[in-house]
Amino acid sequence: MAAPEVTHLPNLPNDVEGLRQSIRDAVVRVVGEDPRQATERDWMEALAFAIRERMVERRLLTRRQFADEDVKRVYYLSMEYLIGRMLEANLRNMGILEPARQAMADLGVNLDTILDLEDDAALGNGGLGRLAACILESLATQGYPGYGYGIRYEFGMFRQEFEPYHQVEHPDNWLRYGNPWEFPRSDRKYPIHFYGHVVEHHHPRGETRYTWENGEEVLAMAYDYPTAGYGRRNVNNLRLWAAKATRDFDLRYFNEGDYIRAVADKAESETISMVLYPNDATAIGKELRLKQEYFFVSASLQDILDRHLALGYNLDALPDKVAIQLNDTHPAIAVAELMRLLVDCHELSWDRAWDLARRTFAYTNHTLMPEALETWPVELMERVLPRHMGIIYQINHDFLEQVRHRYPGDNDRLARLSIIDEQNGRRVRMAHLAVVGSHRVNGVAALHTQLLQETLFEDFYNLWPERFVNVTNGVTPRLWMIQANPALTELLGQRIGNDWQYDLDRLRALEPYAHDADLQKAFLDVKRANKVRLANLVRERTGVELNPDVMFDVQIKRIHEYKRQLLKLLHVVDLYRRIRAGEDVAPRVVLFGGKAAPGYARAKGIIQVINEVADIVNHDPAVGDRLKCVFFPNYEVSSASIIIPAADVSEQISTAGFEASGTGNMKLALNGALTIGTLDGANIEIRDAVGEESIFIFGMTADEVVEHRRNGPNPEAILAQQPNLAAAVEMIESGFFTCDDPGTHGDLGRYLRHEDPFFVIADYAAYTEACERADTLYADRTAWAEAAILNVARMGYFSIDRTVRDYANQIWDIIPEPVAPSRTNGAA
Ligand code: Z16
Repeated sequence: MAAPEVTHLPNLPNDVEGLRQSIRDAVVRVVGEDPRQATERDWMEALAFAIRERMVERRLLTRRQFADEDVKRVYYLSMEYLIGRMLEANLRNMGILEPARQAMADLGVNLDTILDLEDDAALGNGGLGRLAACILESLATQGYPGYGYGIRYEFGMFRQEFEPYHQVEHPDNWLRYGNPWEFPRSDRKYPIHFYGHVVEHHHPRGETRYTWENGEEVLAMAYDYPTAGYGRRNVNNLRLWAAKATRDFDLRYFNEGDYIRAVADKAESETISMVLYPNDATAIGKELRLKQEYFFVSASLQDILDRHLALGYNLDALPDKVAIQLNDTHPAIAVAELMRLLVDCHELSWDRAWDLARRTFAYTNHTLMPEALETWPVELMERVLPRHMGIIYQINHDFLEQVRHRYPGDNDRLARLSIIDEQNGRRVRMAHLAVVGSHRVNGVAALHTQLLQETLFEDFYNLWPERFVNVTNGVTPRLWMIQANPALTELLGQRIGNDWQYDLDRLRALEPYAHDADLQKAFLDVKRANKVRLANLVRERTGVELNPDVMFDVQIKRIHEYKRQLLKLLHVVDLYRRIRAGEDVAPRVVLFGGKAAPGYARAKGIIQVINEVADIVNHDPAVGDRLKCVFFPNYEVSSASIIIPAADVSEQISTAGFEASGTGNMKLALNGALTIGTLDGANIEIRDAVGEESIFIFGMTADEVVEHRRNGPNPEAILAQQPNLAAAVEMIESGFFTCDDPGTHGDLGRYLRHEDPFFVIADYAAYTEACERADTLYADRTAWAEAAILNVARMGYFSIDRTVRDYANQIWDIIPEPVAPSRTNGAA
């Protein structure tokens, strides 16, 4: 029993006076600067330290309570966390935003200026990484014992610049000023093994044992990021791993006298956590990527097992005390790694270990796109992770036995289901490994889950229908409403109170007031103010002047052929041509934002042509305010929170059947933008929620897309029928907009006429018709305001809190454990 003073946790005051004291002290004690000379960045750092010491108190309280109450924990394994800025979010979720604002003002510093100095933590590409960040925030907010594991990339998502039209990538050196939010844990290091070979040890009685010998080792060191819940004391943890060279490197080379080689090798072994691969919907076949995946998975599983055993639990209790969620196939090697740890290191029998592993893991699929599905050449897996290759063979052998028993003689089915693809030079199908090794598999929207069952995982669904569930994505209203849209938050508070901040379904209380003229006016005023805020940012970043009284039509997301930025661009060119021809078209501002994977030439070409069209359109005096086109550079979480509240129209126009869910669609609709969208991903559920009056649906359905492809699409024939569309394509390919490399626009014309793989041409007429429906409604300010208010009122379902409850109930079997106010740590 430790003495009381040893178990004591500090209890720092959260009032203005207490915060001011902490911040002033931190400038000297942590930043090391004289308050008389401290810069804004020094004050930012001091403020961050004052918050983090308060966060860690609650983190420890939370951890104590979870240990005392024997809770089941969930671990979210994700290669990506797209967090954005942390200062404001931490202040808000800790409940000290306003006192901190006052404390800073007392110290002569404007909080908003400080907030703007922070770099985004952009450790993710797009939807998948942002979803992971929303899920962690919701786990803490709802009091679930949920922890994130990932990689502490030295360089996150690249910074995008246009020079002047095409995308140029710059390194994202987000840690250059250090990072006040992380707790480096030099005592938490795990060895991670690569290469080498496997030695079999035959035992006369009992199973053959295996050891993994020689090869290389690198250490995974933990960096902890406390994650605070909103309106609760719970603080959870995100643990990110960084690669550190082992001392072995020193011994091996320094002793041989090759000092430079030794240092170079140390550095090279630390490249594992150096950089995020900037690809979203394509698999990366690089050895370093496989090493990243295994690196963070092995460290996380070693850590999970250590904690499980340290808490006094038996390995047989693993599925009762631990749930592990695989965020896409990126961490799917976890299935083999847990088997290795249980069988080789903890000496469990194969069958016992397999039963535990399967009941512990669950897998979320985020895409049906074949090029995004990870497969690793057997030869590569054998070289980098020889023991895992053996384990995968064993898993596959046992699995295919089961299939043979169920479907005798059906060799085609066996080949289709096998974890090893024998067709394409022998590859390990990571999605199959994830499905076989999990007790639940989920898609991220109703349509996506249905398509998973009917196409990608059809054979698995027939085998194990009970494994498949849907968990529709969601977004956190703390960031995407309360933080991003303070003006609407304030208005909602005046009209329906603040209950919706804790239960987003309560937004429905707004419904009866949708036709209230005062509310409509206030709502439109809020939207206009948000548009002015965005126009100021756009002027600052691009020099383009936007008229806030014109419709803001927004498409913000990664650049992809299937997301069809070209469909929106054709519309812009069409409008531009008609304006020049003297036609009267409804005015609009079209704003694009998003990054292209550096190796995705077509996506980069799309960015370039949009920038070129924008340049011509925005400088044409004949156009004026009737049309503006902006490509917002370096779209990231912090700019999203300015753009989204300012949008009138949300473009969700992917070819049906290709967008697994989308989450930008939810953020925009929640902020009162009306959606123009296809029946794809979660758009379908958004339509069901908001009603036909508040959404503009158009285009082929997923079934019709399949049918259309089967019939042999003929874009040229469609062009011949549609003079406006044909004229737009001709205008592009004529070189009218060419500012840079001649030839690229001709190539784009050929692409649309002869390839058009995502049916931009086939959906164009329906699309422009939907845009015109939006224009007509927009012109009727009362009708628009009513539809937009109803849209907000009916978006409660898309709260990430509902998503997380669905995971907790259908998959993880965990319950909330709100941290109770204690006598000594009771301050809210
Ligand atoms: C990603 O962001 C997504 C899928 C994927 O395979 C890889 C990445 Cl990095 C996206 C989906 O495209 C999107 O529809 C979905 O909303 C999002 O994941 C979150 O589920």
